[in-house]
Amino acid sequence: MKKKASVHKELLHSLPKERGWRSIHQYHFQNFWCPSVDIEAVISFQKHFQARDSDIVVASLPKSGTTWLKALTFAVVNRHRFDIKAHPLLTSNPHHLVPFFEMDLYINNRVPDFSSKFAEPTLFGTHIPFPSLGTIKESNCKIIYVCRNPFDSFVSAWHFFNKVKLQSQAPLSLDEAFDRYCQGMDAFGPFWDHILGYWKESLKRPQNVLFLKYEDMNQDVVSHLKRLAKFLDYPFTEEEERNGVIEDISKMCSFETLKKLDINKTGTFVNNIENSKNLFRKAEVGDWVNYLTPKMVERMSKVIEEK
Ligand code: PAP
Repeated sequence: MKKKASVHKELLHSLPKERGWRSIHQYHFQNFWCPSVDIEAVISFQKHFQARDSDIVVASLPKSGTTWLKALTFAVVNRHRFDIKAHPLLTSNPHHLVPFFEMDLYINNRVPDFSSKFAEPTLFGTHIPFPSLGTIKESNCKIIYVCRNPFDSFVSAWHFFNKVKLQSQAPLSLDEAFDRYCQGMDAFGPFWDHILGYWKESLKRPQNVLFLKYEDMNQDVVSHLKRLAKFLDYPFTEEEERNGVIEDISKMCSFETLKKLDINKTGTFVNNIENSKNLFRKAEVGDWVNYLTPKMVERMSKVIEEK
């Protein structure tokens, strides 16, 4: 154990570091930024996780619609197991039903045993960039990626990280946070590398990687649920469509429903972060207009265009 800790320390010393978003520092590891606790978990995940072709992975950058996509995916895949009126999504936060590799399953040197308690297909969540996905990259498992307009993701992240930051840390001002974001020092970023990594893979292997956009889902969740179900080989039948199953799922997973649930008002998710304050803020498309100056918009637009 001691040896492991010193190896980890040595590795950290060799990596570029910056101020963290929810930790004192974050490190540039395998071409992305994350806190040391996540590095340890990513290494353990890469070493121990053996992907199965039946696995389903919900991937995203933080604050891009992860909670929503986890809920939708869980509801689609398990729709024959649970009654919509007594559904696990009404009593559990989506992050508990679809756990993160790096912030949950493999954190603190844990190595989960998937042989007994995890039914197939097993659903996982991750913010890890595609190139660092270990055995998943060589498997036939399905990955669903959700991408959100970086302007809104940034605003959402700024609110979130200032709420969950360490008490000893001063809050990041909007200007400071924006500058770091535009330089690609966002959590699990640079955001452009993260998005492009999954985007390119979705073009190369469309049967394995589905690339969705938060804004499109927001406009028409029903057609996206159909796409999602078809992609996962769980297509809705005509009878299900007639019976309103898709609408029922979209309603159960909506921001309005999830936000009002007791579990999401009082519970906590990874690292004891309170669900209510952090996961369900506004869920608006275009909320960034209330925060960013024209100069900021110009800067971020340039970054997006260039990348
Ligand atoms: P995470 O990275 O901490 O898991 P994530 O779920 O990816 O966060 O993103 C949170 C954003 O999704 C929040 O956006 P906002 O800050 O702009 O409000 C949150 O409100 C929004 N969100 C959460 N649940 C839903 C949902 N069911 N439908 C649509 N948006 C949602």
